[in-house]
Amino acid sequence: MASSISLTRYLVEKQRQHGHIPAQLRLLIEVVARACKRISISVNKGALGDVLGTAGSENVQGEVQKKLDVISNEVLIEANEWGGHLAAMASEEMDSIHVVPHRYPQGEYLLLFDPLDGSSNIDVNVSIGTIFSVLRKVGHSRGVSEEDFLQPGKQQAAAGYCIYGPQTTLVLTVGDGVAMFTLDREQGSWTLIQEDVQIPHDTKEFAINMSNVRHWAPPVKRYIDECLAGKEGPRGKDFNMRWVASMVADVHRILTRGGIFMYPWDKREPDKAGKLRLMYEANPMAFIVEQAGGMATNGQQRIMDIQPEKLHQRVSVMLGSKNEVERVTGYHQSPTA
Ligand code: AHM
Ligand code: MG
Repeated sequence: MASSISLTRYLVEKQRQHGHIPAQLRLLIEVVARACKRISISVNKGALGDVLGTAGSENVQGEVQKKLDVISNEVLIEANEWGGHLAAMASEEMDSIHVVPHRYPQGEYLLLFDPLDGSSNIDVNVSIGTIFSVLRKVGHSRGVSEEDFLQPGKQQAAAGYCIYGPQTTLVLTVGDGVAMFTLDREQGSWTLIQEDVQIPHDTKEFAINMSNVRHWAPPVKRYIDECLAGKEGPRGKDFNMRWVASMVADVHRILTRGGIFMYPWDKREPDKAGKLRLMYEANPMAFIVEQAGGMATNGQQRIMDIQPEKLHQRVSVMLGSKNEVERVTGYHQSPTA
């Protein structure tokens, strides 16, 4: 039987016990969760709600936007701009930051999001999600600029994602472990299903897009070759492979039963650090994974230590079960070891 602890009660009790969820942050998390509820309704309607297919526009990275990318972005902006908890927002789907309009009070937080991750899965009815990251606006200047957002991931005040799958589940960290809440559609509320989520340190499952094998750097190729060699190879065990092509779904599986997820740099676009975005995808997922006892690097360093230089910066990503991420990171750091 699931508990009957709602998201609101969870946040209130955390605040009471540890005092680290200020009122503005609690409001922010509740508003994001409410927006995710609305996105989930649109995702569920699919063709019946006329929300599938492309929007006929491109985002700042030159990717074709789906209708649901645009709808989800609008839902998150509308829900968050009036509450007085935010100074500004940044989104994977917007060229520049969205400063809270003057008619509303300005709060002390900055919200970043990938409104609908796994866009290629929208029309084929496979799990997709919303990823978000929360930073504090440092300094007391009145204005907000892009520079205010350029903080390393270790400074995040909270992060989470909502997965729209067979169940709609919100996964959250405020820097004090990871909790999961499933949307109870009859009640319309988020109900706590798991607290103190832990990723096993060892795994026999990896997630990577194998079609890019010929483009990988040698350390990634070595790591995957060794996994594929199975029992007879240097790892002495057989590995299984999964690739959903929705980071939220791959990370959710890893939080549930362990595994390693990799979207490494590759030679297709050598000048780009990777495919995934540091601020909207890698940092929030790294925060969640570390809070669940896992590890997240770009092959060379901890993702959350990277000092961002621009908002839409890309990054190579390796995250999940600690011992596996440590191994593949070691192959990058000392290729001959
Ligand atoms: P998106 O934010 O445009 O949906 O792109 C990010 C997604 C990740 O969710 C997923 O891991 C990756 O892109 C899949 O990429 P690929 O299609 O190259 O395998
Ligand atoms: Mg994405």
